[in-house]
Amino acid sequence: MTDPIRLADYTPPPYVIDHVSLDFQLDFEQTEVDSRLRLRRHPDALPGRELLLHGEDLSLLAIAIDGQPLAPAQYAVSAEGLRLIDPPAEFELHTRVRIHPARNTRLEGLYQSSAFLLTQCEAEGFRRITYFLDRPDVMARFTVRLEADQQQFPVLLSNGDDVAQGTLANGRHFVQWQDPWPKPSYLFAIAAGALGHIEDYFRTRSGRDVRLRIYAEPRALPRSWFALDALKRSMRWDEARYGLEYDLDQFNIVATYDFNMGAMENKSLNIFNAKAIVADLERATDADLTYVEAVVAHEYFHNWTGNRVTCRDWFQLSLKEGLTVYRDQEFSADQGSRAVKRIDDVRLLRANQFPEDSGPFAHPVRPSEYVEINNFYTATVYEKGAEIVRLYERVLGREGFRRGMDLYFQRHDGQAVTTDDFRAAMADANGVDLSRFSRWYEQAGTPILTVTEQFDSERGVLTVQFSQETPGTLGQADKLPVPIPIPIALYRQDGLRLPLQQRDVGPPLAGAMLVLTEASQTLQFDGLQEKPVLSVLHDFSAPVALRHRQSVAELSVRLGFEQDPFCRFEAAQNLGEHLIQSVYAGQALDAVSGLAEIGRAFKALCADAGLDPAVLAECLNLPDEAYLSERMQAIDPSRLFHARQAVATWLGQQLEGALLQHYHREAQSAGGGFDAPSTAARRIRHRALALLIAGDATRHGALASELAVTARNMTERLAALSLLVHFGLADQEAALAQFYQQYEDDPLLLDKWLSVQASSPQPDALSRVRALLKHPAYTHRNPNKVRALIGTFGRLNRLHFHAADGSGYALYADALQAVDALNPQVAARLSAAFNGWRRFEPLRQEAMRRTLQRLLQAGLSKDSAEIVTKALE
Ligand code: 0A1
Ligand code: ZN
Repeated sequence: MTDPIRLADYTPPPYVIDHVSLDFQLDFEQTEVDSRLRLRRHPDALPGRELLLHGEDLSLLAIAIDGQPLAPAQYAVSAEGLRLIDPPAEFELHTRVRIHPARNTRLEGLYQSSAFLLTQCEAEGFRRITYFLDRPDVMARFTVRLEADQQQFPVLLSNGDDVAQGTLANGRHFVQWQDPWPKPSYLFAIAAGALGHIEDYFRTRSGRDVRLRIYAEPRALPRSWFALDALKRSMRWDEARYGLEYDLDQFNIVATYDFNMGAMENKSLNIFNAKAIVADLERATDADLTYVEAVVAHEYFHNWTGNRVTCRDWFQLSLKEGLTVYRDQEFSADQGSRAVKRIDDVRLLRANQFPEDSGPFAHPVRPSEYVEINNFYTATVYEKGAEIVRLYERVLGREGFRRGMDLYFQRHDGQAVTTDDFRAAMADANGVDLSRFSRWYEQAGTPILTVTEQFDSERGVLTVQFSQETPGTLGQADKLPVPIPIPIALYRQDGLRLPLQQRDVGPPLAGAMLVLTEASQTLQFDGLQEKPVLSVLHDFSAPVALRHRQSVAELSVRLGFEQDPFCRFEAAQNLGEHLIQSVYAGQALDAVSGLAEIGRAFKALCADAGLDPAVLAECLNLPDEAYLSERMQAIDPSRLFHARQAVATWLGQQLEGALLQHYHREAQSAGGGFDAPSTAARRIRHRALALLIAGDATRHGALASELAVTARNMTERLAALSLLVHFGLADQEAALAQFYQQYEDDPLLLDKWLSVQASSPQPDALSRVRALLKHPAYTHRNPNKVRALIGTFGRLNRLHFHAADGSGYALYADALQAVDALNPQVAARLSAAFNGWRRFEPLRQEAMRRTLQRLLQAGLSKDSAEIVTKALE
C-alpha cells in the first residue's frame, strides 16, 4: 500500500501564492484551464532547489515563468504533478492545461452533472483542475474568468462577486469573478450550464443586503424554498449567537443530483447534493427536512469556521468539521425540540461513530497519519469532534464558550490553524487550563465510564465510584485518562429529586457536575433515608460508553421521573437492551426478570401527559442492532434480529391500548406542517403503528394500508410503505408499484423506493436487491443510487447482508468492486460495512474475511484498499 502521510512530518509550504488568475474555456468534453500564479518563497521555507506543484490527470499545453516559456530542463511532469527546477524566489507561473469533465466518474475536480459542469475540490480535487500548491495552508486571492458557449452554458458561476461579463463572437460569453478573501484551493468552485434559480434577500445586522440564490435544474426549484428559508434562519442565528455576519454581497447555492457527499462549503458558492436542498412536505419526510435544515446551516456556518479560519493541514480536519457540526446541532436544537435533537444525535453517534471507534479503522479525532484523506471524512472527525467541542461548552458554560470563540476569531481570522490553537483560545479567554483535553483529540477509542454504587443504610451515605478506561486500539495500546464532565442527580423512589449533600470525599462538585480527570474518583453523599436512584451523564454530557448497572426497579424510576429527557430515553434503552439480551441469550421472554415491572413502567410512560410525544416515540424505539452489536462478541446477527423483533412484538401487545390511543389521537395534528407539534405527532404515530403491527400484524396491518391511501404528506406515505414492505403485508406490491409510478420522475423519491426494499427483513430481500441492480432506476454511476441500494443493504439489512450462506456478502462485494472502478471515494465508504467482522460468530467472520481478501486480490483503488487493508490487519 502507498506510504502514509504523517502529521509529525508537517512543514510549512515552500512558497506562498499571493494571487491566482484562472481562465476557463468550458466544455463538457475538453476544458482548457489557463492559470497565472504569483508565487514567492515562504519566509520559513526549508531550502530546496525544486518546487512541486500538485497536479493529477492534466495535459500540459503551455508553461512559462515571467513570460518566458520553459526549456525541458527547467521542469518535469509526473503522476504527482509539476516539478519546477530552480525557480526564482519570486515569479509568475503561467500554465495551460486540458481536462475532460465528461469522462470524470470520480466526481472530484471538474465534472459533468446532467446539463451542467461542477467542481468538487475538497480535499485534493483542485489538483485535477490545474497545477497548484493544493494544501489548505496556502491561502490565495482568486480571480476567475469563465468563458463558454452561451446557449449551452447560460449561467457561469464562481466564488466571490461577478465583476465583469460580456458576449463574444461565435455565440460565446464570459463572466469574471473576484473573491476578495484569501482562501485555500479546496474552497474554489465553479458551476456552469443550464441552471435556473430562486432568489431572496437577507439584511445583515449592520444593514447590508445580501442576495441569496439557489440554482438547480428548473424542475427542482419549486421545492427549494424551504432550504432558502433555512439559509436565512442560519444567517440570523449566527449573528445572534456568535456575532458572526456574512462577508460578501451574494451567497449562492447550487444543487446537483450527482455528488459524493452531502454538500460543500465553497466560498460563497456552496454546492449541494440535491437531497440536502430539494425538499418540501409533499415530497420529503420530516427526517429529510430536518437534514436539509442542518446541512444548509452547516455549510453556511463554515463561512467562518472553515473558510475565514481554515485548517493548517488535513490532520486538523475536525477543527472545522467538529466545530461546524457542533454549531449546526445547536442551530437545529434552537429551531425545534432541543431534547429530540439531542436524542437523535446520540443515536447517530452510537450507531456510526462508536462502531468506527472500536473497529479496525479507529482513528483519533486528529489523526496522526493517513493514506487517502478522503477516507477521513468520518463519524469520528465529524460527530465525535462535535462532542469534544460540546465538552468545552460544558465545562466553560455557554458564555465562557462564546468568549473562547471571540478570541479564536480575533487571533486567527485569515489564518490556517490547528485544533491546539482552538483549545488555546478557549483556555486563554477563560483563564483556565484545558491542556488535558488534547487527549480527546489524540486518543482513538470510546472511553468506558464505569459507575459503581454502595449504600450504607445505617449512616444514610451513598458512595459512588467513577472510573474510566479507554480500550487499546491498533498502534495505540496505552491510553491516558480524559476529562469527562459528569452531571449527577439523585432521585427518591417516588420520583422526587433530592438535593445533593456532598461529603468531604473527592473533589467538590460545581453545579452538580463532576469533571472526572483521573482514572478513578470517588464521591459520597449523605443525609439519605433510603437508597436513592442515581442518575449520571445528563444530556449525554460526554461521548463515552457508560457502564452503570441498575436494577429494573431503578431504571423504571428513571424512566418515569427523570427531569432530563435524554436520561428518560436512556433508561428506556437500558430496559430494552436488558430484554433483548436476555432473549438473545436463550431465555423465554416470559421468564425474563422484571418483565411485568418493565411493562408497567412503559405503560405509565405512555400515559404521561407531560411528555413530548416525540420523546415518547424515541423511548419506545428499541436500541438498534448496530448499537447492541457494539456491546457484544461472537454475534449471531439473525438471532439478534429475532430477539429484538420478539421484544418489539411483546411491547406492541403490552401497550396495544395506549398505542392505538396515541395513533388515533394524533391523527389530526399529523396532517400539519413542519412545526414541532406536527412532526412530534407523526413520530409517535409511526412508532405506535410499527409496534402495533409487530404485536399483531393481522389485526393492525390494515392501518398501514389505510395510511398509504390517506397519507397527507411524504412522511406518512413513506412510513406506510416501509411498514407494508418490512412486514411483508398483503398490499406491499401494489404500494411499491404505485409509489414507483407516481414518482418515477423524481430521483430522490426513487432513492427511497430503493432503500425501502434494500432494508427489508423479508425472505425475498436479497433477490429483490439483485433485481433492482438491473432496474432502469439504478446506476452504479450515481452516488445517491449506490448509497440507497447497496449502502442501505449493507448498513441496515443486518439480517440479509449477514445471510449465513454468504450470499449477502458476495452480492455486496461484487457491487462494491464495480463502483470502485468508477468512483473510489464512494466505494471506500461501502467497504466499511465489513469493518466489524471480528465481532461476529466464527462462520460469518470467516466469510467476511474471505470476502475482504478476494476484494483486495481483485485490485482496488487507493481509497478502498486503505479501508480493506486496515480491516484485515
Ligand atoms: N466539507 C464538506 C464535506 C465534503 C467533503 C469532501 C467532499 O468531497 C470529497 C465533499 C464534501 C462538509 O463538511 O460539508
Ligand atoms: Zn463540514
